[in-house]
Amino acid sequence: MIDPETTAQLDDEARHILRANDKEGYTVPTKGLYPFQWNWDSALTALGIATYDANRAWQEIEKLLSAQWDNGMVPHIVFWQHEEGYFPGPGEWQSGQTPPTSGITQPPVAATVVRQLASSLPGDHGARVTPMLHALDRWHQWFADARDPDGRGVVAIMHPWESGRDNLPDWDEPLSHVDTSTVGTFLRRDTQIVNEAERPQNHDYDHYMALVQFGRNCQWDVKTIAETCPFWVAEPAMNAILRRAERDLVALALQFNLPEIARRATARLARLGQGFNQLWSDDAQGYVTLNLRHDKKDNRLTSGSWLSLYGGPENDNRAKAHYSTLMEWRRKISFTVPSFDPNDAAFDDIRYWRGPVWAMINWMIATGLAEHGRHDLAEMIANDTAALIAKSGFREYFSPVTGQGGGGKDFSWTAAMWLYWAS
Ligand code: 2M8
Repeated sequence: MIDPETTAQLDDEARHILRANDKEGYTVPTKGLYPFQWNWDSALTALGIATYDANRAWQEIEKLLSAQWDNGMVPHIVFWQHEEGYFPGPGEWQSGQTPPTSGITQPPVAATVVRQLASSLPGDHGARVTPMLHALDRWHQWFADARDPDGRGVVAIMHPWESGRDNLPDWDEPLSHVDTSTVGTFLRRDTQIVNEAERPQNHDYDHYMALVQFGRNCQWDVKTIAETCPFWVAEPAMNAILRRAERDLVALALQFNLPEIARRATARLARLGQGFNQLWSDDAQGYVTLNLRHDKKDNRLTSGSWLSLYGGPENDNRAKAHYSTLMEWRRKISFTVPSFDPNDAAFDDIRYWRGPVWAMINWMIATGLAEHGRHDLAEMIANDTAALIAKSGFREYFSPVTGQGGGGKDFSWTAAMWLYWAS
């Protein structure tokens, strides 16, 4: 447990970070490394802002949704202002949008955040929330149409960045089918700002850029992408987060008297509920990544596997399997939840998404655990998160082995999760 004095200091620091990262209407994930608006960062950060400024929290979501494409996609980065320090910038993406954006999306946590805000903030939110629900409905429909055109009940990602878990070992095999021979040379900016050992490697970036090139060459046409993108993968985190978001959208649509949206979201939710089972692995006793292009499962567990509880509902036998594996991981390391199986050879406790703990993933996992009655495990994860922040500050992520912080400093979603949940 953290003592009250330290808690109060961390509260102040967290609010200070969120205010310092505020660009008037949106919040950057961290200065320097990520100088624009990122999709799921912004939505999760709104939860923290809501603890001291309700109006500003709503603005965060409104600003993000204002960059929605005509086809319904809400992009993963919005380049609201010119800034040289990030690669790849608007010139690489060539999305043709105003404001310039990337050409892909990110995990759709926004509906879940809107539901949390609408239920926790005082007042009648109808006028503010209704346009958001229309936008969220269009975005979720885009997922169904563009990323699951065959209607099999799982949505695909076309780029590791779309998952938000950039260099997860799960992508290594699917990326091996991506031709990088036309990528050429480029200058990474991230490794000028943070230690190389904490970032994806150059060969990862070659593959990331090959996929950006692919999208750009087909002008981000969703049909071409679904039919021919060499990276086409279904993974449990994206699918669980979308399931959760659809459930929250149904609840919001009923609350705010939008029956058509409730009907569409209910139908999409049913499809996703059935499809999720395709990601189950008997070998791993958990949900795993499925390479849809090559019909090949990766039988390794990741922090995304536990999100089935958040996407839920989960059946009893599978839930029990999750609890026992989670505790087995916990005995192996010092802080939950590592982003990748600590027993696997590819585990790396400090290299970004190949092992480190992320506060906002912890919040989602803990939420799912609590909803399935495992308040003890939810509390363990909250306590671990608080201990990491108290030990290493508001870093982008943390080593599950040493508790050392990694990546960017003064990070918005870590500060937000502290204020909203872990403190
Ligand atoms: C990381 O991803 C960006 C690309 O989107 C990058 O490394 O340049 C990921 O951790 C992602 O989940 C996150 O949204 C983003 C900003 O925090 O950084």
